[in-house]
Amino acid sequence: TQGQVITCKAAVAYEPNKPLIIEDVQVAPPQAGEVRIKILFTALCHTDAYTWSGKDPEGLFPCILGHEAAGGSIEILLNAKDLFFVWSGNRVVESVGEGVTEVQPGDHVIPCYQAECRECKFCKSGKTNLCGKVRSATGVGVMMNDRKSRFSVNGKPIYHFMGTSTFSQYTVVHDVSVAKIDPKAPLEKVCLLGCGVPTGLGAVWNTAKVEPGSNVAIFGLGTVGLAVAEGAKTAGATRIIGIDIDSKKYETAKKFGVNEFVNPKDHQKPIQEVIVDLTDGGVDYSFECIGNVSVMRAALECCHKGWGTSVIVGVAASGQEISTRPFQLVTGRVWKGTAFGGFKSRTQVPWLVEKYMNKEIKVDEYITHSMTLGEINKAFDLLHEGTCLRCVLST
Ligand code: NAD
Ligand code: AHE
Ligand code: ZN
Repeated sequence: TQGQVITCKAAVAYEPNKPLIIEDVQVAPPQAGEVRIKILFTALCHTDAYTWSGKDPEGLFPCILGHEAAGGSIEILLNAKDLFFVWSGNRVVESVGEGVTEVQPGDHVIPCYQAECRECKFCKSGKTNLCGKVRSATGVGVMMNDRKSRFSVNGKPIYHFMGTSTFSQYTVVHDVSVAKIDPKAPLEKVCLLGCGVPTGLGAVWNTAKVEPGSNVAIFGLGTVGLAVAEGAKTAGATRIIGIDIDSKKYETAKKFGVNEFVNPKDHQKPIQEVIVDLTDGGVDYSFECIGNVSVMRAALECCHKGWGTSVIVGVAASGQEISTRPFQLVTGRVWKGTAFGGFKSRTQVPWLVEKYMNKEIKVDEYITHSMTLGEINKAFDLLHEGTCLRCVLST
């Protein structure tokens, strides 16, 4: 298939909120600096649902969504028993374009929506994990080389999404957006290391840099909030207060380190006041893991005067703005945000995979459902129900 157009199945979003359609999509071969990947497993993240809803200013239609995935050959990967199967020739990295040196056909990879070129001003700053090399293309659904898409249906182009487009059996990504991982890692699990879990862990470890003995408040106990809890626990936080409007979330959250729970609906007072009262003046660190701008304000205002830091993790829709009294910042509270938890993707995703393999971080525990790509609309319905954390689709 190298150098040839591949026709495969993909879930195409033709219009905001209209059911995704499983189509035969043509995937062009990779050009210079690009990699064509066979996606084997992809999970759904709330950011996919957000863009699909039409509220993302960067959302373009028709497109192929999806950004939390892994590629690999089931035959050689899953379990020891699968090793007896004949190598089918399926490859994670299907082919590479000219000038691509770091990945080879057959490598097992995780596509990274946050690229890492190691050459741009951002990458060299030592101050951020953001990368500038391909961002101008990934934000408008095309590839950097020719500002065109590699996907089409009967000759009509379909936009890429976040530089990843993983709701497809094959995708083309920039080489700076591919993390090569341990081939022994189970791809149906480590696909989660493409977004939600690293985001929560990194928000604590890299962005907030939570110290042992800290008090932490987490607003929203979905996958991202639970990963924040896990990060806070491993960082040695003492009180880990989970806040969610769904009280059923506490039971699961305990397993990730949450040791106190508050449902804002059980209180008359604004939630920030409730947390300030509970914690002798406020928490050391808070995290907003919902994407709700009024909760972002509450998360800042429940921080301790003089030093409390609040990290925005949730993604809010186009047109939404945050506000607070500047006095909150004058009196020492700090407002921050994080993308992919501040992790340098190509360098640190393989490291996170190793941590998972060494049982130092959870991944399996976030997977509540498994389905096929053909069931993707059902999977999105589930995502909006309180019982689903991550649903992994096999392609
Ligand atoms: P999720 O929907 O599973 O979790 C959100 C939780 O918030 C739910 O448990 C819900 O009950 C709770 N909630 C809703 N409204 C609430 C309120 N007013 N007060 C308290 N709790 C409330 O979502 P997720 O997958 O965990 O993602 C969370 C957010 O993080 C999303 O906005 C997603 O787009 C964003 N995200 C950001 C990054 C990043 O790099 N910054 C990465 C991944 C996801
Ligand atoms: N197009 C969106 C951007 C949303 C956003 O902030 N995305 C996060 C990742 S969410 C993953 O689930 C991110 O990494 N942002 C940094 C970047 O470079 O996009 C909007 O709202 O405009
Ligand atoms: Zn995501």
